Amino acid sequence: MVKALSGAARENALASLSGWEQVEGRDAIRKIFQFRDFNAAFGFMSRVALLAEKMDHHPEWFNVYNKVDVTLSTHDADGLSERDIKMAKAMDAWA
Ligand code: HBI
Repeated sequence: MVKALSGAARENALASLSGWEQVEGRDAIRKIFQFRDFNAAFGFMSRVALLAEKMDHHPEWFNVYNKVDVTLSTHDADGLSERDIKMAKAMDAWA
């Protein structure tokens, strides 16, 4: 059972990310990625999809053309967990 991050661990985790915002009324983080075109956006999504399957942890995302709107939270923890931070860092590295 994965636990939601809290206190200093949560603050430190959020501080390690780039450009993610906290979602109003939900223990989740969100970021909108913008790419040069759809091809680049979908390539990013394909790469993240393979990681999601490997981690058994899946983003909530919405894609329109070159934008990918991502929200991360952990259903099992009913909040933000290390899994979300790990995935967010990978997304930042690959964007
Ligand atoms: N993805 N974001 C997210 N959060 C989860 O808790 C989660 C998931 N993908 C698969 C998954 N959990 C499964 O482990 C459970 O639905 C059984």
